[in-house]
Amino acid sequence: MPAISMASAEELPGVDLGEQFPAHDAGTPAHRLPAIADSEGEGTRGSDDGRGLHVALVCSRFNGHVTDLLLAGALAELDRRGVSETDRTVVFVPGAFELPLAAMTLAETHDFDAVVCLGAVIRGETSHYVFVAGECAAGIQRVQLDLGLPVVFGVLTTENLDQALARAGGALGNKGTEAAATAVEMATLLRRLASGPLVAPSKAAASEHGKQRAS
Ligand code: INI
Repeated sequence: MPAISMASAEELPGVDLGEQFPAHDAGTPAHRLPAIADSEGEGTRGSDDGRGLHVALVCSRFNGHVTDLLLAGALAELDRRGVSETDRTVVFVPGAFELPLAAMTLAETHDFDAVVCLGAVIRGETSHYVFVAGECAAGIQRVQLDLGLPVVFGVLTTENLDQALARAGGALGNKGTEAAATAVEMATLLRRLASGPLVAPSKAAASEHGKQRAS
């Protein structure tokens, strides 16, 4: 997992995380902030429950011996999270460069809660790799932001085949599995955000604190 850079508690005005989440290790900000993410009842993050979600998967056939593994990982993760087989659509494209267009076309149907893009861009002898990987990533992000739908970047960009296989069900996990998990979390988060005003844990706690002082 890549390291996540987080704001320190001191950078979040009005938030006393140590007081609100005393059960968590208050030693470092990095240990304290995930406590917010764990308080799902307050609507601060998505859930891991994919039941009822409709998910499209776009898989590149280039480096197919790798992308097959990514797809298997993604489908297994959707199984684990309760996304029904009948609520999934899988389409294939020639290469990673084609992923954004297929993702956009699927997103524009409004039939899906998330689109998962799967591909493997492996460095070759020329700079072709750079253009394919860069345009693929930029295109996927563009579709996601333009259409307001989670479009997940489950695309490996590696120096060689061994690095790709290590991340396609090998020693370093499976990028397809991660992508499917991200799709469920983001789709459920967006549903929560769209369903009404949020009560952030910090505000809920502050308001409770205020009530106690007034009584
Ligand atoms: N497509 C990939 O998915 N992975 C690669 O590693 C790759 N390389 O290195 O060339 C690749 N190229 C094909 C590209 O995605 C398009 O299909 C092609 O250029 C036609 O538009």
